[in-house]
Amino acid sequence: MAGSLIIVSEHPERFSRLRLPDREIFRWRPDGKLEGEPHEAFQGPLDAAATYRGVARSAGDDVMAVLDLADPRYAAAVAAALREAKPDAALLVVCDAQAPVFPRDATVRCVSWPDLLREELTAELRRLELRRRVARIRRFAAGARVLPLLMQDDPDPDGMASALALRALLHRRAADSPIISLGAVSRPENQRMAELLRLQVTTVTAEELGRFDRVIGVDMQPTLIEVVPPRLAVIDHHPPRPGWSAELVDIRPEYGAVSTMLTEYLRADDERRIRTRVATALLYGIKTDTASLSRGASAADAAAYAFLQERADAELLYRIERPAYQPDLARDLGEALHTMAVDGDVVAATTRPRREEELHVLADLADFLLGVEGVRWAAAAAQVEGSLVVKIRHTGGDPGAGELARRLAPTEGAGGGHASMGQAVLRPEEAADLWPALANEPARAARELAHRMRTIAEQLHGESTRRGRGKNRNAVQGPAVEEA
Ligand SMILES: [Mn+2]
Repeated sequence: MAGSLIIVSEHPERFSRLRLPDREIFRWRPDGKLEGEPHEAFQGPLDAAATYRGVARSAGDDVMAVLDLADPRYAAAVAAALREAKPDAALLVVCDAQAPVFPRDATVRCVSWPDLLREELTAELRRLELRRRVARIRRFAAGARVLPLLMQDDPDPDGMASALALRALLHRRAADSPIISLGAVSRPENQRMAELLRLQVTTVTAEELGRFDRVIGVDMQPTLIEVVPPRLAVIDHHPPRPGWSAELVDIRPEYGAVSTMLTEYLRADDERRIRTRVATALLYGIKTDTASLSRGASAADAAAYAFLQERADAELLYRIERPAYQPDLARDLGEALHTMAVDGDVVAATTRPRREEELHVLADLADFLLGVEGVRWAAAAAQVEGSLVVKIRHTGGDPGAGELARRLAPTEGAGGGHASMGQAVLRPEEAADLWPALANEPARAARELAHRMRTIAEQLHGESTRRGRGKNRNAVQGPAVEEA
């Protein structure tokens, strides 16, 4: 239910254009008249309860009042009169002097105009400062026929979203502001983002980069780049590193994502112009860099996140964040779960032979298996183009999944990973007990695998207990295979 606001001011014109979305406004006027304003007027002596009785009746239950009066004693008398007519009205008294005459009452608040304006003023100044930064970036870009936006070597969602947003901020098209990198987008989920957002990343050589006249680096600092274009701007959130300089630098290490910086630029410039595609990209950029605001996020990141969430395409974001399963592949997951074998705190499942690009099915399966009650180790295995691939998950701590993967794969270098995730790749002859069963008796293969893993896990546990709580237990020894 909408509430009401009673305004009593010696300068009624201060409030003449005030609109509040959820409150009807009753404003005192010496003559009781308003002209063309969306308020109700009332009149009468300010310190008489009778002045407020009519208003109190039509104002409903939820009544607040603003008293803007120079003399605190008079304000106290006005407050008393208003309270007599409406005993539970909450009062905001705008008063420059200390006002000891007010009772200690949680529903009476005294505040001076400067205090009241501080937040507004701070916000306005901040917006102005952001506009100054935007103007500086535009000056840098002005006149450039081609202005590439440079990201780090393996571009991530924050970099890609920031580049896309920067292009929008500069009102440039893809042709005259290509999004470039010295490397290529390697992670499948990042490729999916680029594809779904129709965002093209162009790989350039160091030589090609050096031939541009000016470049803007986003989400990176050009520490390792040998030939930097003569004119350089850098917008980043990594801690400042030595060894480079640029004509224009905006680095804010306290920010969780450069996407937040770009969101602020775009909002200060003209927030109505922020398109769904850009908002979706920026939201995903903040999400990935801050693990959905759970890691290294500032108040600015949270504000940008909330703002973008209302403007992003939720369905598109869902598709970017989650792999698209072909129906057959989803059915395979169900079949794989049927093979599931539990051995102590180890669980394993196998699935039919997979192609290299379907490896994410094994990862998803292993992730799911780790959720089985009482389980600390999970494995999902399949024949993948002539090898046995085992994705391993561990609830955490050392010895971890990477170590178990190394023991599982007899060949050096074919197993590895982190404490919680690992992968082992075995040649058919190294998996002699599993290999034939994988095709014909997948449930038996799962049982064999679970048993083998349990044996290794127990060995590892025994060794680590004997070693005691040794030093540097998180270190990964030996060659490691990157988790796909
Ligand atoms: Mn970043």
